[in-house]
Amino acid sequence: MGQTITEQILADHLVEGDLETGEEIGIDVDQVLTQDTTGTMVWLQFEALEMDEVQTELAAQYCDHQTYQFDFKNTDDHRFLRSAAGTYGAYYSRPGNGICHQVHKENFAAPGKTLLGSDSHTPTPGGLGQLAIGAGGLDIAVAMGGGAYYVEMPEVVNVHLTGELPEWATAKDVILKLLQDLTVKGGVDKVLEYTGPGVDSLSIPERTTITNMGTELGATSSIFPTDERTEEWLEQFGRGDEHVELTPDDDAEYADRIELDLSELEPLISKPSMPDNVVPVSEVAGEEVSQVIVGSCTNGAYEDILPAAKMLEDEDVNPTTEMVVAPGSKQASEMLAREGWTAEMMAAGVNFSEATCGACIGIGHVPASDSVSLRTFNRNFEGRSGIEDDSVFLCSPEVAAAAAITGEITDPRELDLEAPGFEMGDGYSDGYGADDPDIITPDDPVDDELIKGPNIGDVPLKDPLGSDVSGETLLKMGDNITTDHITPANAEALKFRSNIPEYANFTLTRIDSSFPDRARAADSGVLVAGENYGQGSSREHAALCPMFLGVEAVLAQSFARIHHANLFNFGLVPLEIDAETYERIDQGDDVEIVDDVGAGVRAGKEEFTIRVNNDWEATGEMSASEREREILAAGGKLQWTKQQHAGGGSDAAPADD
Ligand code: MIC
Ligand code: SF4
Repeated sequence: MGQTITEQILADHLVEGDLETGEEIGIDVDQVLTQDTTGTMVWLQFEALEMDEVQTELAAQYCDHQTYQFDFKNTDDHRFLRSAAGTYGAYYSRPGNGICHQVHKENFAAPGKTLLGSDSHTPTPGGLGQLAIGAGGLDIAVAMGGGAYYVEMPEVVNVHLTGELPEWATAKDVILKLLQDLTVKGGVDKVLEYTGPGVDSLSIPERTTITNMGTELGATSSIFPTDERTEEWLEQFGRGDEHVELTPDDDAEYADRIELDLSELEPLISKPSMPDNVVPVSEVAGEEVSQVIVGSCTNGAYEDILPAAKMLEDEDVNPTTEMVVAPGSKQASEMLAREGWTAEMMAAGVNFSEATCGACIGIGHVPASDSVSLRTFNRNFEGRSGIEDDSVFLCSPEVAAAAAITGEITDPRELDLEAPGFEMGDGYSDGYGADDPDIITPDDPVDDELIKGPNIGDVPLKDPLGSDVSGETLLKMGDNITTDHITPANAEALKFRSNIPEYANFTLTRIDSSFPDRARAADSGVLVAGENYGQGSSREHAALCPMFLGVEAVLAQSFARIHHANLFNFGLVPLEIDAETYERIDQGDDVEIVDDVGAGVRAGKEEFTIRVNNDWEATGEMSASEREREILAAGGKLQWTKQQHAGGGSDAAPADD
């Protein structure tokens, strides 16, 4: 039987298991990426694992999330990251050089290679045929040490594209349409593989907008075949020799097929406060808009910003509205400037941000209270913009620019403007990519030892899993709880990403401000949640901080993929419960997982009895591979990996092997 592109790449990298859907496989990782707010833990873990050199072909450390450095703690984190990159052999991208996904795509992403990143939007370079997966920081640290990455073999689903995008419809509308149809859970444990005649019509930046936001479907990854467009694009960056042909075999079999006729798309918009809350723009037209932001890792390429710039050529930003452009990379900023578009946009009333995540996680450009913000970003989870009662819509740069011009949500087809279309930049060959002074190479590092400021702490460890797992239900939550709810990423909280005792004080406070105090007082406890618990980001802090506060287990109707893995990595027991059990358990109830839990986990037990208030019982299911069980039993992946080294295991090869 023939193979899909995903299967071809996985087969090339397979070190353990078989490519059977649902089975755990181990793959070799070619490249890793990490960023400032997950990277500090990655390197602290790398240090704790006693590694002394990066073992992957390439590792890249970006500083992109908190580049305004509001606090010396952020700047200390950046200095630490530069020192870690220099000490262990990674590329280092300076603060302000751009968002990891955009800069990685420009500089390092390569078709046919595997990439593992401690950021959930790592799948972005799937648009040029790289199999890229987001994971928790500890998985990155282990992979950097030469260990395999273990993941459940996903279902490979074919998204078959036909037709061409009509005027004013964009790549963003492709992914918004999929979100509308499949929801934020629709891609869990799946790779979406795009094929069909419609692929040809999409440029690389358009493809990467789609693969970037596949994350919002919960997908493990998203990938496109490669073609002349991929090759040309790599050539523009002086990397044409990295091109490889990737197409599915003629007789490749997919688990499912989704048909999407591009010619039927129209401008779409995601309403507050979930990315799958998608409607045609015309349905919400007329709503007043106070703020418009174009950019981010989804739509921050030069080519993404250009249509908005063209639309503003003879127009001004409406006096009632503020418009900000936040480019995805410094290279995009530089190209806009060199081509004269920055000046044009500034003259039209646009304000420019440095190339940073910033506003996407509420760092800068926080919307006014009771106001609408229209963004070309990928997430609009409630409160993520920095204000709790926010009203954030997600859309294409064209729809964003239309709103900036009129001051209200506007279907751009209603404007008396020529459709800007999508045009590739031709400025790259002028040297924007090569010899970038903002990327420090491992061959020429600035530092050769770790520099830790006073805020940089240690990695907390948990004891091996014992027999008793019990405690009070500290919090009962609903469906689709995001990692932004669990451990927020706003300016106040982000300065503590490398200081867990302090960061833990923010745990779940967006749902219940008394949570950290109650958890500390209770000594041990459990969390209860509905469907898709832990969706959104890859941040392992969403497992680490509850663990630090004494949470022992999470009972949820279902889990998001990365968070589920992070719970094992930090020794928390994740159990799936049914709707009836969920309904019956109340906050404050005493929960006990019956019998010797540690022994049960080690023995491969799948169903655990949960006793509530010593009164009634239900079943919780553990879905885990043997390796995950061992990790959980050891108290977490760091301890387990160290044991493996001591015992000569192979999960992470010590650097001096
Ligand atoms: C996000 O978009 O939520 C983030 C901030 O990029 C996170 C990473 C983090 O929490 O540092 C992600 O997507 O993984
Ligand atoms: Fe940064 Fe936002 Fe992209 Fe996350 S989603 S990497 S915060 S721009």
